[in-house]
Amino acid sequence: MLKNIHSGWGGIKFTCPQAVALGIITALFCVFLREITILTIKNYNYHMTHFVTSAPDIRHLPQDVGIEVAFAGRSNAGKSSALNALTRQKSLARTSKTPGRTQLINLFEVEEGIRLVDLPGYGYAEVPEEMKRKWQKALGEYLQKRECLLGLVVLMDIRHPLKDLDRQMIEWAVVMQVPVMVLLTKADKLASGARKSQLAKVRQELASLEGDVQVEYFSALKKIGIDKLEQQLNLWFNQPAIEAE
Ligand SMILES: Nc1nc2c(ncn2[C@@H]2O[C@H](COP(=O)(O)OP(=O)(O)OP(=O)(O)O)[C@@H](O)[C@H]2O)c(=O)[nH]1
Ligand SMILES: [Mg+2]
Repeated sequence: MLKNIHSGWGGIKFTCPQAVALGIITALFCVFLREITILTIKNYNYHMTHFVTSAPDIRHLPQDVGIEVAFAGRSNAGKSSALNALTRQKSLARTSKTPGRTQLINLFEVEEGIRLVDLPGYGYAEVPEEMKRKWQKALGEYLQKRECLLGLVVLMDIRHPLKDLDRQMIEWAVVMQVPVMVLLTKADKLASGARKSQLAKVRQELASLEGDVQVEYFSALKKIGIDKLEQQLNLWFNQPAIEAE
């Protein structure tokens, strides 16, 4: 019986209702698989996150083992605020109205070997040239050489997304096969309609990259999107960790 179904599979012609039913069943099965994956993976307690160290460059970071997910974006995009919202801590990562506040690579540990990284913001014009050069070098080195970097969260102000450096960062990650979650930050600054249309626009623009890139909106202030961020981090942190050689 089973053999018959298999051998006849290529020749089966579906009527329209059958095709619709098959489509629905397949979609339901995919949703079911995703839910099962989410239910069976370990969920991390992000509120337990604590500060480990600040480093001017990768030579000053702890050993390149475990799993790191880094938060990158332009100065003032809301990286530190997003980390604080995720970890439910007011001042784990330092935030500021003055762009360029985070000038070092700041490492936080969720639990042993599981780390979140607050990277220096890029693209802030007012920073002295020498300092800018130093940050960019440290940032570039971290992104290219850190083997335990298994996920990248790129944050962009929802009102000014996809500036040149943001695109470069995302394109680089796609080339290096590092999966990306783009967060459109400060979503509270836009009304619901404008928020959705910005989201659709950015999704459409990034679809052409054909990489592992997803886009969501986020507000640290109004606590929007934290659940989606947590879900994605849990998936990344459930991958096999990089081990010492
Ligand atoms: N309205 C609103 N403001 C936000 C939100 N997130 C961050 N901000 C504000 O944006 C400013 C910059 O936030 P930070 O989290 O320090 O930004 P950053 O990306 O870490 O900046 P650098 O460290 O300079 O790279 C601060 O004044 C925050 O209060 C948000 O969700 N909504
Ligand atoms: Mg910061």
